[in-house]
Amino acid sequence: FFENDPVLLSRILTYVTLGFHVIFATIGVGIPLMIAIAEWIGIKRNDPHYTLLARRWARGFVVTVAVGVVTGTAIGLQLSLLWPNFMQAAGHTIGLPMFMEVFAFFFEAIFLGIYLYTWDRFKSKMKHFLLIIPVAIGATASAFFITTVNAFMNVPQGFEFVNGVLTDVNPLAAMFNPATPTKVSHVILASYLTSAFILGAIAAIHLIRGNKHVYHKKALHLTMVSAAIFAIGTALVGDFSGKYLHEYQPEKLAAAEWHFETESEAPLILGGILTEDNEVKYALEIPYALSILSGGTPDTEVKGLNEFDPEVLPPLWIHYFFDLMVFIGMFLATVSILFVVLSRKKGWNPFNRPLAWMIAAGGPLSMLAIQSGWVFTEVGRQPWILRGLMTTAEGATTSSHVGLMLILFSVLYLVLGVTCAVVLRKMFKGNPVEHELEERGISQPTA
Ligand code: HEB
Ligand code: HEB
Repeated sequence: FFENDPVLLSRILTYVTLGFHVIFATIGVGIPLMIAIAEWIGIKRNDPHYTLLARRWARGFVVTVAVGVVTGTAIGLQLSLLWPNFMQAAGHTIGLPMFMEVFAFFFEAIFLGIYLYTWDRFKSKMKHFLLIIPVAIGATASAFFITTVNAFMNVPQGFEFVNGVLTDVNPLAAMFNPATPTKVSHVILASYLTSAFILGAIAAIHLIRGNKHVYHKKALHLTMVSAAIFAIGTALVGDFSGKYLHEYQPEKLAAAEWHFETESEAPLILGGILTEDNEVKYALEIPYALSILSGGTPDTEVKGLNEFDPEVLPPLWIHYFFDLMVFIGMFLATVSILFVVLSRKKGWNPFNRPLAWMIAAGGPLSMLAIQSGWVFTEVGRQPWILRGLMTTAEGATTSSHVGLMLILFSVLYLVLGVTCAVVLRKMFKGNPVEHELEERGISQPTA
């Protein structure tokens, strides 16, 4: 059924590209901030271990940025190849934020280059630290601008819609639409959280393998304290996202929660399966929770699926992706907060094996939560590419070459992914922390 359906193939190719890009984009947004925090602590406490953390993280970061640039460019190319009607209708409306993302990237890249080549070149370490600030700002600004584009697809505004063409465009009103505040902050915080967890997972794996060097313990402490803060922030903003959906995209929320009848005191449904006649089975119900997520109070009335035209409802399987994201979010918050609590109490050991294993699992899980969140929000917007104005099928190409493109790009991502993994492995295996500390003449207490 593949060969003759350019719409389906375009959707798959776009998903493969975005899903792959978002891995690198996410760490690209969060890691500069983690580098900045590590370098700052290194200066303030005069602790070379933290400085070395910043150095090593920055070195690995360069490799992932390079991949992010290639995949990001692939998206830019595919947008006009696969979604020509969408780009023709909306291209000039979203042109400003799209251009700004590339601009933010150049801003980031220039300072990253200077940052990397000026370690040890300044008399004052503070001057070197200052260079990472624009890198972190540029990275977060990329996420900001590009996410406004996605927000616009969910709540298109800032134009007149005449005969299928968007005219009289106001790019700023398009950028700052009602979906922007929650989406942008949820994406940015989730990126910080995921980056902290991935770096924490690396430290945890060193501990699990029996390397008890204090460097790894400091890395774990720094990343888990940050992760605890970001996890709370992500969950809080996630709650606001629920309230946003309730107001502007109630069909997405109802589909995610298998909520059929409009009612107040609506429960949140976790897991379960849906029978042929739309009955929910084997699910865990949290009473009132959907009403509270939607409006803050149990008596909030939540619109049910039965109120909508079935033609414009998203597929109901997005339920599982929403659940997966929320479940992982709870897990990450619990693990990181537990770590912080254990490290505050004398005599308790935050570096115990079971917790280290959970942190190690939290790295890949956090990335899975990012993927689930995007699948939920993108599939949850279907059948629309521009909600209410243009369907995904209308936006797509009719070209018959999409199948070939899908194969070629998949091979490209496979090669990029493997190369990236191999390079990172070589980079860090060949130059372990102990070796680098010795080389730099830093004494190594192994507490
Ligand atoms: Fe991105 C990069 C596009 C999504 C973040 N990106 C990039 C690039 C491009 C893009 C084109 C490259 C640049 C140059 O070349 O200059 N994106 C894009 C698109 C989209 C996206 C179109 C959708 C639609 N991103 C995204 C997201 C995020 C991002 C969602 C977040 C989260 N990016 C980013 C970053 C970067 C990029 C950060 C840089 C690189 C690195 O760092 O990695
Ligand atoms: Fe999330 C999305 C909620 C967690 C990532 N989120 C989303 C949404 C919601 C939510 C409602 C949708 C929105 C729209 O559509 O607009 N979350 C939530 C909550 C929580 C969460 C409540 C808590 C638990 N997330 C989370 C995490 C992560 C995430 C943890 C990762 C790490 N999300 C995400 C993403 C997305 C989402 C990426 C897509 C984008 C947007 O915002 O949309």
